[in-house]
Amino acid sequence: MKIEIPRDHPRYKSLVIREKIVEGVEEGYVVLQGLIAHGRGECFDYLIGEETIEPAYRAEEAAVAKLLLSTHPVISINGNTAALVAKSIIELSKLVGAKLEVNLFYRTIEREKKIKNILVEYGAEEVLGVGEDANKIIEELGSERRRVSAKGIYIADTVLIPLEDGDRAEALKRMGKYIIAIDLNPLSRTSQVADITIVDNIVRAIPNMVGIAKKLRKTDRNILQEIVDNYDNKRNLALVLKHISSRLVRLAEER
Ligand code: PTJ
Repeated sequence: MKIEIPRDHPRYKSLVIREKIVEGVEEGYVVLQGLIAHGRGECFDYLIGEETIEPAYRAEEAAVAKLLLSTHPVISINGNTAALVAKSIIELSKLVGAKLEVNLFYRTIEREKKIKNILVEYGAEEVLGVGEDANKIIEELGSERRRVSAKGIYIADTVLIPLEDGDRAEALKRMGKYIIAIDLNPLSRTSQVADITIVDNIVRAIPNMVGIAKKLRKTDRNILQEIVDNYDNKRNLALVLKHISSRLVRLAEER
C-alpha cells in the first residue's frame, strides 16, 4: 500500500527510506528478509543518533582512499543497496574506478536482472555478476553468494560490501581480499571481520563517500596510503561503541 508521507512528519526522512525498501519488495528485487535487515539497521541508527558520527566519517575517508589506491576495486550490490542508493553508488564507482557487481544472498536470476536494469537506468555502463557472468566459485562459501564474476569480485583486491551477511565477508578475507563493510551494527560478524567498517546508514555513507572521493581523487598516492595506514578498525569500532554507550547514559541522565 502506498501512502503520502506528510513532509512535517517528525520521522519523514526515515519513513521515505522505508517506502523505498517496500517499493523494492513490491517490484520484486528486494527480498522480504531485506525488510528485517532494514529494521535492524533502523534500530542501530536510533542508538547512534541518526547522524554520521566522527568515527564513521574517518572510516568513509579511509575507505575512499583505499578504493582509489586499489588495482581492481569492486562494489558489491544487493537488493537493499539498489533500493536505497543506486544513483549515488554508481557515482562513487565512477569516481574511484570501481566495478559494480550484483551479488545476492537470496539469489535468483530475475532479481539479478531487475537490479542490473535499475543500475543501467541510473547510468551504470557495466554491471557484473548477472547470470552466466557469475561463473567463478568461491569454494569456501556455501551460500549462493559464492558465484562471482571472473572480471569482478573473483580478481578484486578490494571489495566494498554494504549490508552484508558475515559468511561472505569471512570467505573474502580468507581469499586475501581487503574488505570494506557498511553496516549499522558494529557488533555483526561482518563488522568485526572487515578491514574497514563504516558504521553509518548507507543513505548517508555513500553520498559522504562521493564527496570525499571528489576531494581525494587527485591526491598524491603517498598521502592516500598514509590515510589508510593511520586507520585502525578495532580502535574505530571501539569508538563507535563508546559513542553509543555514552549517548545512552547521557539520555538517561537527562530524564
Ligand atoms: O539482496 P540479498 O538477497 O543479497 O539480501 C540482502 C540482505 C540484507 C537481506 C542480506 O544480506 C541479509 O540478510 O543481511 P543481514 O545478515 O540481515 O545483515 C544486514 C546488516 O546490514 C545488518 O547488520 C543491519 O544492521 C545492516 N543494515 C541494514 N540496513 C542498513 C544497514 N547498514 C547500513 N545502512 C542501512 N540502511
